[in-house]
Amino acid sequence: MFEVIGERINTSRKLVQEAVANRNAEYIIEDVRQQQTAGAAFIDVNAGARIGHEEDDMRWLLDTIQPMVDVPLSLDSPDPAILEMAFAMVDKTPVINSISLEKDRFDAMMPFLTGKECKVIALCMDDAGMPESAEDIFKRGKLLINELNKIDIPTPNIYVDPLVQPISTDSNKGTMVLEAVRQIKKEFPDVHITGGLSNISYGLPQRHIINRTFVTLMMDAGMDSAIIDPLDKKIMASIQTADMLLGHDQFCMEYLKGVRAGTIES
Ligand code: THG
Repeated sequence: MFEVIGERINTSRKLVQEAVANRNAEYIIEDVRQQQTAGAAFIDVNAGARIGHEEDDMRWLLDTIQPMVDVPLSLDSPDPAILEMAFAMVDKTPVINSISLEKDRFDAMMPFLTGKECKVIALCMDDAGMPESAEDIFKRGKLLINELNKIDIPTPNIYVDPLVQPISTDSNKGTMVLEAVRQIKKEFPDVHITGGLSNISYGLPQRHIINRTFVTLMMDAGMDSAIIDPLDKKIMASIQTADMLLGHDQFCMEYLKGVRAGTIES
């Protein structure tokens, strides 16, 4: 089944930033509880937005969340020192979000990941910037999988993030990533594909309809995870329905459960 990485615990969100600044544990705990109830398979934790406070904020967030959370966490930082501290604080195998092919980041992350039992999100970014073609995405994804395999991170523990870009700037940005995901899944059937989706709709009105239509197309191409807001009922219903239509829901059990629970309606 599709794995939702709940994106809400991120200090770039105004209310979360306030709660973190005020050390309001209740707010954070309630938010995580709601994301779990809504079906998040992982809870992403990103403390990057308060400059100079990332380490303290991340430690406080994990102190707050770790005792109550039932699902593993996605530790979202570019800084291996912060990830090292965070990794030591969790008790379920986390997702490390993320590594990329940008030289400084790659060189800092590889020693951190070596010998760790974890899952890893691998961004198809390098020093040349965002990918410009399906081939770019494929090559970068393949390189990341091969390098992570070399340090004994098995392919099923790797989540490739192809990096979705705004369709408002170039009408081919949708098909570019869809094609790349198909290629990656053909060569590496056991790898996961994840990522944020909302970049696709940047610069356009009524963004949610674009995001939730795009996720169903991405699922047909092989996306099996995404970093989204699990409290967005419409995108969650689209994902659950698409999972059924793609044959991932034996006897339509999960779909029927969703209808009975009131989370899926026409
Ligand atoms: N790939 C990977 N990790 C990621 C991203 C990605 N981590 C961060 C980000 N992208 C995904 N997380 C969020 C979290 C919150 C929001 C968006 C993405 C969010 N944004 C509101 C908005 O844009 O309107 C902010 C509004 C507010 O202040 O509340 O909520 O792509 N691997």
